[in-house]
Amino acid sequence: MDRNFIRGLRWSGILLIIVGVILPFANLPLQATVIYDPNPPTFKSIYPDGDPLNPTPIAPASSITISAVVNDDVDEPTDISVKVEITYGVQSETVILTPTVDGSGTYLRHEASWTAPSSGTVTLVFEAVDQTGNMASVDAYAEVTSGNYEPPEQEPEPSPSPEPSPSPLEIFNVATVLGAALTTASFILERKNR
Ligand SMILES: [Ca+2]
Repeated sequence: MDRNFIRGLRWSGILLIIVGVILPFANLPLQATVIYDPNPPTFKSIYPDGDPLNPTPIAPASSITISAVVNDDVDEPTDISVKVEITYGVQSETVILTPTVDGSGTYLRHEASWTAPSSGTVTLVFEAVDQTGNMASVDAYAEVTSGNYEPPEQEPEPSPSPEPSPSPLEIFNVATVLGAALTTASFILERKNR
């Protein structure tokens, strides 16, 4: 057999082993992922959360914390945009909720403080948009009453641990095994040739 062929075979084997060893540590464009996200975010909880028949009681002209806990199948909760369209009487306004995290960086909720009107009912339309642009919305109702209002529920919910990203270990294994096989094969071929 051609000596150059065997030499080539061995070098390609060694090259493959090197690739297999380096690959897991390299930040390769190979790891670029195409984000496929057909699903809108989900509201886990909101405040106020009343319905038309049972609106959440809020104190007149008081500062309340509007909040929403959201999650998404692809995006981190902190990467989801959340806003609330608030309507009362003839007035309406948009309040942007910002994500908050605890001391260890775990997502708690989106929130913003807002001053309630002095009377009347309040309609809130929560909107959450993920990074792909999928939108979810949920309606809530509040009523300004002088007394008997519940404090907001602020139970921090543990966010689901992120799914482990696929490691390049498989490529590493394949490349290393292939490389080793090729190198061994070329050595055997050369020995046979002698
Ligand atoms: Ca999504």
